Parts: sequence; C-alpha cells; structure tokens
Amino acid sequence: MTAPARPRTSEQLIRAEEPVLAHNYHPLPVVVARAEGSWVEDVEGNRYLDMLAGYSALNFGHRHPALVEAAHRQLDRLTLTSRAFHNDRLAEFAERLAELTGMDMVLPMNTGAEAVESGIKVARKWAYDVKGVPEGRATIVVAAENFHGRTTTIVGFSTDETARAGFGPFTPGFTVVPYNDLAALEAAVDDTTAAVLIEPIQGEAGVIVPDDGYLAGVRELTRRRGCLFVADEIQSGLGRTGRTLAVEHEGVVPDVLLLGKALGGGIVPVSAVVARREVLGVLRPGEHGSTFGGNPLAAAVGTAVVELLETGAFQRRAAELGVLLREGLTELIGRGVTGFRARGLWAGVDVDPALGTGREISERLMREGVLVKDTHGSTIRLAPPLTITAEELRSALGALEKVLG
Ligand code: IF1
Repeated sequence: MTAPARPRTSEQLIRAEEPVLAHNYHPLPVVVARAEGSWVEDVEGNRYLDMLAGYSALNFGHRHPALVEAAHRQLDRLTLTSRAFHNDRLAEFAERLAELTGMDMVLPMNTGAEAVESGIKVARKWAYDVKGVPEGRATIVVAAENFHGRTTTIVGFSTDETARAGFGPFTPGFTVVPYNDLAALEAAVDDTTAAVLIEPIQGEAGVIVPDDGYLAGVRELTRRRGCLFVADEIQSGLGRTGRTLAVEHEGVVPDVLLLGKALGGGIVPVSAVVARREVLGVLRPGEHGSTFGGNPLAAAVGTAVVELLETGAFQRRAAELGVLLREGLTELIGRGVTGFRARGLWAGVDVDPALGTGREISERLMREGVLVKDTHGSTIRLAPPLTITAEELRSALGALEKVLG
C-alpha cells in the first residue's frame, strides 16, 4: 500500500486517528499544520490565536526565531552523544541555567514527569545520606489536587481518580495534605520526611494561587523541620507568572526546582532538576541517568531559552499584559464568568455552568478562532505565549465575551 496521494482534510485526519491512536486524549477538533508566534493554522488554512501555548511549553511563541536558529545551528553540528561522553554544549547550559535560577547544580532530563521522578529520587537519597532517615523509610509530602505528571509513581499520589484508577499498585512513601494549608503540612511532616513537593501555583487544579504567605510558610516550615522544599515550576516557571519563577512572588528560594516545558522552547523536550550543591551533590555515577538527558540539541535550545529569559523582557511582558488580562476578566465577572484566578499571563476562568461546560466553551472559542483548553468542570485555562500583543490579548478576551454573551 502506498500513502494517499491527495492531502487529507482536517475531518479525514481526525477520523484516521481513531483506529490507530491510543484514546488517551479528547482534543478539540482542530488539526494544526503550521504556526508562528501566537498563531496556528489548520490544514484548511484557518488561523487561530493560541491561548494555551502548549500548556506553557510555548512561552516564547511558536518557532521563536532565536530558538529556531539555535536548533538549526546545532542540528548541523551534533545532535546526540549520550552521557557516556561529554558534549561541548552541556557546560554552558548548566552554568547559565544555574545562574538564572540562583542555584548551584543542574540535572538535565527530558520531560516534566522525568524531572519530578528525578527530584523524588534526589530527595530520598538526600534523606538517607544527609538527613539520616533509616533506609526505606523516607516519605514525601504532596498536596491534594496536585498535577506532577503521568508515571506510575506520580499518578500514585494524585488525587484525581481518572489519572490513577486502574494503574496501581503504586509506589509507597507519599503523604497527601490539603493545598494551601500550613497547619496540615505541619502535622504531616515528621523525622522521616525527605521533602515537601508542591506546585507554587496548581495548574491542572484550575490555576489555584495559594494565599499570600503560604509559600513563605512552606519555606519556613521545611527549613525548621529539616526537610527539603521541592517546587514543581514545570508549568509556573520560566516567565509565565511575570517572574522567572513563581516562588519569587513571595521571595522564596526552595531547595530544589523542577523545570520543564518552556525550557525546551517548544522545539525539543527539555527538563531539569536544579538545586543547591548539598542536595544534587548526593548523586554518584550510575545512580541516575537518561539516554537523551543533556543531549547537545536540547542543551543548545535550552541555552537559547535561558538567554531569552536573562533579558527579563518576557517576565516584564507577562507582568504587564497580566494586568490587562486581569482587567479584562474582571469586566466579565457576572457576565458569564463567576470567578477567576490569575498571575501574570496565566488564568483559570470559572464559567457559569448554565452557559456550558469548559469543553463547550472551548469549542465555541475555537469557532471564534481562539484555542484554549478546559480543565475540571466549567473552568477554562488561559496561558498565551508571552510574546502575545496587547491587541491579540484584547481580541481573545473579546471572543470570550462573545461566546459567553
Ligand atoms: C498532559 C495539565 C497542564 C505539570 C506540572 C509536571 C508535569 C506537568 C506542574 C509533567 C504537565 C501537563 C501534561 C499534559 C497536560 C498538562 C497540564 F492539564 F495536566 F495540568 F499543563 F496544565 N508538573 N502538565 O503541569 O510534565 O511529563 O507532561 O512533560 O496531557 O498530561 P510532562
């Protein structure tokens, strides 16, 4: 059999997926064929404003020229070595990422879930080697409604039944406490606690911004009780909230940062565990690794991402346009929007359930040329590229007003 000669329509391509692609997603019925900046174009040439930005993997927009150039240049020289050898791009990536985040050491990985898994391993190793927890007893405290990825260990401490049911048995050693509740955290931490692992803002839960003082409280508590503060900044980090890291809003420095998504510039999967030397220094040769982690292409793109963030321009833009986003959403309160939470260019918007589910609102927005993704129930999340213009943002808010009207 030869491939069909005629290009297929969106409808045909969607139908073609059904028998051959695992049904672990329910995407909006749009088939993207090309993109630039804040805009994507489907197979038929219809243009859509991308208000999801690959769940923050596309913080710099689609195909940012500096990132594409860095990737092209590297593709022409060297793409993969494995960590069996050194490559000439990794030192600079690690140096500059450590510098950007104010940390000492970098453990390069690929996906977010891998960074979380790696952070868990590092925290446990630290608990045994440094804290002196008896072998096999280390625990990690996590928050209810968390989202940290899809591996068996990670979904094992998820509180979302859809994410975890049917995938056990799970890894032991995790304690779940309510998010944004310092008293519950205080009660859950004991001598076996290796770390507290939380998202500084919970993404999948609906962009839940904790009360002022919570992150500072987690920092104070973990320091006083002698365990690590591991912040999953995979979605909240790298400019999204108007700062390089979401923890900066409270002037907090965690022990371990987990980064991903935007670190790969929307081009390649790049993630990292970034930490102080006392923590990441516990790993010895052979104890952890990855075939692709720290590959030269990833390092080149990651370095170019760090270079963009070093200017501070994207963080400033997210903060400035975040004001516009907040004002626009405030105007929609009582006009289809029942509430919202926002920080920088990131918002969870609760839509009046009488007007439709989050999915239905997302479909209506799609027909207006705006792409978003619903989360639970009647909440939609907005996370445009940080390169979006004020005018584009206003037009997205206008489309939201229209579909709610
Ligand atoms: C999916 C949500 C976003 C994350 C945090 C680790 C990871 C993620 C804070 C794992 C991933 C994703 C994965 C994607 C949907 C998505 C998501 F809706 F599920 F919550 F972004 F909003 N930590 N988030 O948000 O990173 O292994 O995927 O690289 O469909 O699972 P990953």
